[in-house]
Amino acid sequence: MVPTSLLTIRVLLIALLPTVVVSCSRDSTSSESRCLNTTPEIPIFTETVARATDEYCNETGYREISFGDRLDFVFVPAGSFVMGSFEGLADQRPPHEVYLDGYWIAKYPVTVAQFEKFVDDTNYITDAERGWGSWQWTGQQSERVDRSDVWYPMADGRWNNIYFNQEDDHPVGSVSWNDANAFAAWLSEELQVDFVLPTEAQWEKAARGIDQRIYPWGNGRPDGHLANMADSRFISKYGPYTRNPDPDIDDGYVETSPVDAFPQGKSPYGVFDMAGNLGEWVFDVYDADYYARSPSENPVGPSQPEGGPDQDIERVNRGGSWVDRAGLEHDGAIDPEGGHNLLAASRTGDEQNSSDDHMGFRVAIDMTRKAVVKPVDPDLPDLTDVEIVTHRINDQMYMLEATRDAAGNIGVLVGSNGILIVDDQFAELSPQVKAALSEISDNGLTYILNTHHHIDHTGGNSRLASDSKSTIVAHDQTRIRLMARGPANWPEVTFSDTMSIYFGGEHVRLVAVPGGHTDNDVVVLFESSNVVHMGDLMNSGISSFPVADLSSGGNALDMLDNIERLLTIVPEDATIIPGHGPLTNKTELRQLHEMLIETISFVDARKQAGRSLQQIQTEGLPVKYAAWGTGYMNAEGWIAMVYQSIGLKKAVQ
Ligand SMILES: [Ca+2]
Ligand SMILES: [Ca+2]
Ligand SMILES: [Zn+2]
Repeated sequence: MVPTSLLTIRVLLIALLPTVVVSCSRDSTSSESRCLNTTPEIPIFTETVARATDEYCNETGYREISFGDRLDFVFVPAGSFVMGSFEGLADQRPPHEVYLDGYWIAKYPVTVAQFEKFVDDTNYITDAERGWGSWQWTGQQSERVDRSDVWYPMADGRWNNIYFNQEDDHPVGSVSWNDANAFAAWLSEELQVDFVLPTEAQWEKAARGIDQRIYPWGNGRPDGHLANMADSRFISKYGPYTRNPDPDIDDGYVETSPVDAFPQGKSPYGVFDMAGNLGEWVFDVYDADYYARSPSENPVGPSQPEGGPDQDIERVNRGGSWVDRAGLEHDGAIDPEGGHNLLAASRTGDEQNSSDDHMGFRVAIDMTRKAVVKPVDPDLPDLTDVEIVTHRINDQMYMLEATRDAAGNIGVLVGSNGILIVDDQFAELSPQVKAALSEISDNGLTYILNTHHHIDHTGGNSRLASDSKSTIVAHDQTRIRLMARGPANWPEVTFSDTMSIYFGGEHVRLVAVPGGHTDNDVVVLFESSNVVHMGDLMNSGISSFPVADLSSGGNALDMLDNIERLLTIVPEDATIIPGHGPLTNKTELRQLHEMLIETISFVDARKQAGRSLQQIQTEGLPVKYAAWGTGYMNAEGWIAMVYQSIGLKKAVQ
């Protein structure tokens, strides 16, 4: 909330401003000719206007269209401007003339309410939730982390979990560049208009117009009515340990502000919040030397590199934020500290999958580009309509099974003060898993054990662990393999051979049996309940051949050795939770063992006789194994795994 005294000052200031005569009629037929720089009838203009719900001249006289609730777009007419600055850091030099075709840019950054609608519609999981967390400003006042830390990567930091209050009309933060593009792609689908992130050049022109001004509003320092920055309120909460906050300025906000809170700070085109509040992702790859070689027409930044969302690529962020300073000293000198200030020419770069509580975005519409859609994870099956079925084993143990065998089985042990689970399916299913657990017990999650690194068994690590502050336990090698997926997925407690956890009156024993399914296989024994979670060493009981994931250090021959060892460890009357499929028992474990012996020697004999893999697959396994080939892994696939496993073993010998 803005204090009343400040509001009064604002009203007075507005009253004192010279009257600008601009027609703001919402009658489009009569207003068109009265908007500034009447635009040519190009497709980007006419097609977009046709889809909008309203068209008018905005407060500064430029054309504006609206798609409803703060989804307003200002048309920036075609023409040249000077991009960059002599006064700023080297990455802003040389200033160079750039011609841009006309384009529409959002009047406001994307708000919390808008992003929430996107997530509600799509169940989208942000990069922060995928395990990368969000950097959050803690200052020196936070009780959440060590007082010496000012910036801190919060594992549970995400767009809807920022430690300060974020209202619906505040800009959404703690979103990555990937997330921003995903929003743009969704909005494009919703409104049938191609929304994109603005290019860096489009952003800068929209922010400072064609007169090389320092800030969107002109060349004067911010004064509390123009932008939300690190001001006296910021200092009183977070201390002066920041990038030189300004104690003379009171802008009314400690952290973020509504996107329309600073009308006096709008740009020459009437675009809001281009300085401060949240920094904004733009389309371009960040390259400090780009201005020296930028094309002079419609630059889109350095060439777009190949590679997935987690590839280490820096994208440009613009405009400064609530934790940043003015960048212009009282004596008029420009004192840049990278882009960590409100100067319209300042630039910073950040990894495209990283999120920050001071970084948001806005979208734009131009003729040439579509939103960059994040490649779909190839390991991710279709999870629509998947449900979680709970199977009771005894008073304190359960198995959670995903319908359509969409993800690995979860073993559940309920203790007096918490819950221990083995494996956690996909992050996309975490809400359903949480609901199933809450049906079983009110207790919170205490431990998450991983049987191996595969994403259908560990994908929920980030969301479940960060939501519940539970501890993830796994094999040393599981942690190493999960490093590629972001810190919130990483096990905090690891072991190499065996480990015991005493929980809920149970002796929970983890035994590493690596090398069969993957190089980090673990089975979990619940001694008093007489239950064993086998991970994917036993896949769907006897309705599917197992999987030896050779690319993850698995091998069919080692699987046979490991199953042989497990026959001595697993008690006779144990209930077995397989990696996938229904609850099973030691009789079926023996059948698995026999199948492994026979099919491996079957393939080995033929391989030694000089048959090719294809010949062996064509001949097929003995008919008694027909049922094994009806599940997840068929006979051809299993023959190939055995064939390759033998080859790998021979190569090692
Ligand atoms: Ca502020
Ligand atoms: Ca901003
Ligand atoms: Zn697996």
